[in-house]
Amino acid sequence: MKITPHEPFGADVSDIDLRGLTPDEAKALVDALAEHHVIRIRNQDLSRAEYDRFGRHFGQPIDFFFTKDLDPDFPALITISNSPDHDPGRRDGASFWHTDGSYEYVPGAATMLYAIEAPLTGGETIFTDLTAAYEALPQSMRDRIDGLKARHMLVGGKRGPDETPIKLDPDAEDRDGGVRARKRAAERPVHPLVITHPVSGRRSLYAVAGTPFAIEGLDDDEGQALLDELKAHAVHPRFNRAIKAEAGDILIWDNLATLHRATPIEYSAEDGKRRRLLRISTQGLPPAYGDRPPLFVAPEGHASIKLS
Ligand SMILES: O=C(O)CCC(=O)C(=O)O
Ligand SMILES: [Fe+2]
Repeated sequence: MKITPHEPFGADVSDIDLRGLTPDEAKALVDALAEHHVIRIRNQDLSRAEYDRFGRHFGQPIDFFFTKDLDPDFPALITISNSPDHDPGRRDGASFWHTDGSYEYVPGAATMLYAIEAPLTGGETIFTDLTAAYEALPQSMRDRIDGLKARHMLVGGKRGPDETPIKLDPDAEDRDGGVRARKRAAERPVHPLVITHPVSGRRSLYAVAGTPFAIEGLDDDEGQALLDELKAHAVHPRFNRAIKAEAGDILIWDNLATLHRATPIEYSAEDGKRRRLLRISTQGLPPAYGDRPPLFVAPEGHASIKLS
């Protein structure tokens, strides 16, 4: 296995066939993700079963809140596609800064996209490094946010591709047969603004865009102003890197140390334009570090939130 770091962060992994992955190699990949925040494993040829098994090295696959379009044999695998007949929410609807699953009591740990088809141009995912962003904060700001917690909501910070807020009616029937609306109306988990990574031990900003809408103990305006300031700092281009999953690549990111966004793409099923990926998102600790204390613990009755 060869690991080639990118600047300013991220790494490519080559010379490995995940079908024959050993426990030591799996741990090396988990360590590489914690160190580099985003890894792109090149040239793989996996069945759905093999990919599902691989994903479990990075945590427990998330029991996703919507039930539509899930593969009954592999419900953790979600298809993202720019085909005009694909569900609009799973084309390029993630083209705004966010962290996966931060609207959950136990949020996303790693997310991976296995590219089945990639367009000739476009289709990058853009990441920002929240560890570097935290380390670049002035000490006064670090002191201010230490111990503060943000309140999150599904699409609480939903944005358009230009990051302008999109106001959504919490009671509206919407995609996924209203499941999103009900979930949005029901759940408001609280997460720290700064977390210590369970594998790397490094401190990072956490989920400062996408779902936070208030800060515990601050009034609405002050909380929103602080969130806006932290987001503007964190998504500055100096902390960004765009990475494309080419066909055969598995692109994996650490939701505890990055924000990301899709790039808007033409909806097309033509040759050279198709983008199709299989997504798995996990929660909790990678099994190789399963003896460490969990970072997030769901309150009683909220362990897995699946509304159907
Ligand atoms: O399509 C992409 O590049 C990223 C989509 C995304 O945000 C996700 O799968 O969590
Ligand atoms: Fe995402």
